[in-house]
Amino acid sequence: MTDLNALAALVDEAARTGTPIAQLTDAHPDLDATAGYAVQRLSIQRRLNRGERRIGIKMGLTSRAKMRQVGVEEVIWGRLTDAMRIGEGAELSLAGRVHPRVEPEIAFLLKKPLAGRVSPAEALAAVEAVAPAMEVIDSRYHNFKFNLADVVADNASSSGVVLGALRPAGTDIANLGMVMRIDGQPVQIGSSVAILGHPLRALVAAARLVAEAGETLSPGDIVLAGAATEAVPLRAGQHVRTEVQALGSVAFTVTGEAA
Ligand code: OOG
Ligand code: MG
Repeated sequence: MTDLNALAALVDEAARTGTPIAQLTDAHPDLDATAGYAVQRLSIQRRLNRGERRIGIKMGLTSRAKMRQVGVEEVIWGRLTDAMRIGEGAELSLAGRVHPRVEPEIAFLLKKPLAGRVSPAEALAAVEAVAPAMEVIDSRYHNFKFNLADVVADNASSSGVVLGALRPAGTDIANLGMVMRIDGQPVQIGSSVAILGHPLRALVAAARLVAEAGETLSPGDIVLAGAATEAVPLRAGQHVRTEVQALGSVAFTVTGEAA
């Protein structure tokens, strides 16, 4: 039997030290998504034991562009902790990261619990606010290469999250232009419609998937809807800014060197 605790310690140490590891499925070809989520839960528990606090979840691979970029065709989710938070307009250090990338996102802030099978209207009724956001992802696997079980075990590559100013929950987010710029140059251009046809569907999927794992989304939780475009590698010195039509912009500056 595979020792899921040992695998959790492995991915946790890789993330903590910024040291890349072999795909778990190299040594454990039978590892499936269910086992991957068990490894994720155990590895995040190690962070919570070190004093980190859960702040919400992230959805991943909710757009065709993202699925194509990483070669995994399944919507996934991961857990966010306060240690991943980047202040709006603040500096992000590459230190302790392996090969970080950035991607444009939309975030929901919840005001009510949400779990199980819900309609888009029910999901919207649980939303306190929406915000433009960016996620920094950083696969702990060599060359950013993984399959479904690997990436799920690695907490869906989560590494950092930055939110812009909160907007009213009633803002129409169905089809908003999204432009991500590095040092002023557009590096990704897309639309929120790329996120499952409507970002609210990512929240619907989030409610279903956390319930399958025996969990629930809580008031105060952040839920990232998943990137609308491919992710872009980060380098020290870059200024990264994403503008989302009707929601405004969000930015950070990159310092330091990756591990
Ligand atoms: C997996 C995480 C995907 C997104 O927004 O689609 C993700 C990865 O790309 O490494 O965060
Ligand atoms: Mg993402």
